[in-house]
Amino acid sequence: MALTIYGSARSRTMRVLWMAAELGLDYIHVPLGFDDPALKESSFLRINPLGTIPAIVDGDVTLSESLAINLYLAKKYGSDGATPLYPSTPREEAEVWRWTLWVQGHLEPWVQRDAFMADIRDGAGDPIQNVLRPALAKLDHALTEKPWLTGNRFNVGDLNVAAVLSPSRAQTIDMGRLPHVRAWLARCYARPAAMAVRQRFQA
Ligand SMILES: N[C@@H](CCC(=O)N[C@@H](CS)C(=O)NCC(=O)O)C(=O)O
Repeated sequence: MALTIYGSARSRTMRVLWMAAELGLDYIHVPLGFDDPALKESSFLRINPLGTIPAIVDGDVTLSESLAINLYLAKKYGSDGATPLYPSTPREEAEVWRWTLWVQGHLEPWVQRDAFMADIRDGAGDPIQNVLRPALAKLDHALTEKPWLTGNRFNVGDLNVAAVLSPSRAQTIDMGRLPHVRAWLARCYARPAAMAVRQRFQA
């Protein structure tokens, strides 16, 4: 089945369109805008429970998050050839992940000047809650039908997200309306390795 890319080129989808062009991929483009009501309808939420663009469907794979999509496309379609777009050694792969996580975590929130920045500028509401609440609601939604983020097994994705929401951080967050996040965090931190390491380092 063909690759389908959802999202207008005037959004973060441009990154994915760029990667698809680098890889010479054929695809169907569904140019939904960031404010298109279709993003919050069930047919799109089945593709991306976060209700954001970009998102892709590639055969039986559905994926959102622009940079994750690019890592996936590069790994699947760009690992071979004279000029591979995906690294071939664990060391180089780790470097790619490092830069990707760094740009998303440390640079993008400030470059993007998104709603969070506008809230701070305008002094509107509580800017932290305004960002945290919908983001955690999306995480809660993503955990409604499965015990772990990617399915029936704990993996590095759960570890990375749960580590950001460590008990010391999470205690300052109102989790009242996040039953699935609460239960999932409890499962993550009840893992023998998590308990052992927290006990060992008193964290
Ligand atoms: N971190 C995500 C951000 C996705 C995102 O926020 N996309 C915007 C458009 S660029 C969107 O869909 N906004 C609509 C919404 O948040 O409801 C990514 O890199 O894909």
